[in-house]
Amino acid sequence: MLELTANQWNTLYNVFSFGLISMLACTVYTLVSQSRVLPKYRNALVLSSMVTFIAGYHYWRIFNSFSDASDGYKVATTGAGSFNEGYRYVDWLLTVPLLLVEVIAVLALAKAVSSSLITRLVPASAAMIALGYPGEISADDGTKILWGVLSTIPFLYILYVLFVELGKSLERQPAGVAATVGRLRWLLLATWGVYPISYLFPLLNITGTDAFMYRQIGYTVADVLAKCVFGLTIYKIAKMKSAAEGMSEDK
Ligand code: RET
Repeated sequence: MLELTANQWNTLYNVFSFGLISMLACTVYTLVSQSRVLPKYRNALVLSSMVTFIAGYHYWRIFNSFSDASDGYKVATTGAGSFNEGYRYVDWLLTVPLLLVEVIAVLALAKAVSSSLITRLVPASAAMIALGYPGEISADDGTKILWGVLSTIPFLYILYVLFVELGKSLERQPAGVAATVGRLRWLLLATWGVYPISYLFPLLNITGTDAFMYRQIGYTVADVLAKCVFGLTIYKIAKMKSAAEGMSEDK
């Protein structure tokens, strides 16, 4: 049992609510914006809608799990009926591969290049999340380190593909688009970095109520940036490319 203060408990309740509605609002926005980009970029927007919809569902579950695991301001984090951190991993297992496909889709690269990137990025990202999970739920430091290191291998591979291999295709994108894709990659690096750092908390002996607060707030803010702000940036890129390819603003 973690004994939160009233302010801490209310903050988390509001943070989960913020995560939930951000995902839902973003889903609606990317869905209704479909016709504002050329058909070949619409799949990227569909992927963004899927990501935020899946995350919206999980935030709804996380929100309920938090309420159900609470007894007053006390939150059960172990045992039956405790707060379920697993929802986040199920969410990432689905959304992280989709986010990577979203980036590839908006670039509209040659078919062979796209499929080669996708067949490497999707399994690597699924492996990264699946390998992190046993460490996340273990209370043993050795187990956490082992799975954390294993999960970092595909993580570094993804960064290599995005920063080194994808860099080559960026040279062929229109000037404004290349700059926005460049910013998108930095947004990705900055937000994705939050997850392994939070994973390290228990290993650094940062535990208890404050650590629980930081983790939940950190994960939620990172999720909103990595899914919603990321999705809106994808939309911006799709619009810029559509305009560069002759689609007029008012059509
Ligand atoms: C884990 C385990 C420890 C090592 C590493 C990890 C990486 C997690 C990442 C998650 C990204 C999630 C996203 C979610 C939402 O959109 C699994 C914590 C490297 C990078 C982007």
